[in-house]
Amino acid sequence: MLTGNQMHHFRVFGFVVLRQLFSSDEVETICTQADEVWTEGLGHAPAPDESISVAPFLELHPSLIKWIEEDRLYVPMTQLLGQDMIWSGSEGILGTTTKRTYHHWHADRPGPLELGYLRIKIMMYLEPMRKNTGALRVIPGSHRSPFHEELMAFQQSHATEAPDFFGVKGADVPAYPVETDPGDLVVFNQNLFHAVYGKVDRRRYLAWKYAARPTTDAHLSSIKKHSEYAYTPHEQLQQSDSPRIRRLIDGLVQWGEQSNNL
Ligand SMILES: O=C(O)CCC(=O)C(=O)O
Repeated sequence: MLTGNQMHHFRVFGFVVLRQLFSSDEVETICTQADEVWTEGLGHAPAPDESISVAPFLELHPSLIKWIEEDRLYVPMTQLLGQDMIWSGSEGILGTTTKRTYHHWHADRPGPLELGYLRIKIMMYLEPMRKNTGALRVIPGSHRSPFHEELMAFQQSHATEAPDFFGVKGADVPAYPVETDPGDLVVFNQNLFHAVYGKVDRRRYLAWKYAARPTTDAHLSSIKKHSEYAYTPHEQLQQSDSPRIRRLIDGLVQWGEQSNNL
């Protein structure tokens, strides 16, 4: 359960860190199970320099899937997104699929039209992350207008070969490095500008994504544009009789059809 201070932190800065939400035993078990999913995906045990990105991820393992609706994640998400929030998918990333040591400044849901619709991503890194070795960096408050719009030039340049961010290198942009140890969760608003610098080879993370229930055609179109996969929840979720899972996926398939006509 989030405290009032944590809720304020999330609302004002656009992120909150939940320290040691998982015990070391749980982290160890999650690592083993995650490695099983990556092994299955690759068809063999991952070599040290191999990378793979799997989405959806938690849905693929009979023991990982429970973390979607487990109290320690589910309850804070309902506090931020409402009891009628929806599921928006999961990811499991091993290594660095781009082969780049950086991921320049961007927001996952960028632009003024995206700001009114809250979507959240939760990251759990399975290795310790420090500022210069791949920790997620965030620009606190950049999920809010007009700061968000003032940073939109970053979005345009982030995919270019040698971008410059208001005349400085990406790694030198004023920001907060979210240093974590396994078991910590980083919860962030997907409108928030974030980046990573100094990725090292052995790097694994899991991501959970939840969103507020869409209430307008603009929300439906935005889901279609940025996360169309959310409209086809994994069959393990569709077959689930857990009330929480049923509520998380309620409406998704119909909205997917509706969004085709927008
Ligand atoms: O690689 C990471 O740690 C962060 C990836 C990222 O920026 C994203 O998922 O939007």
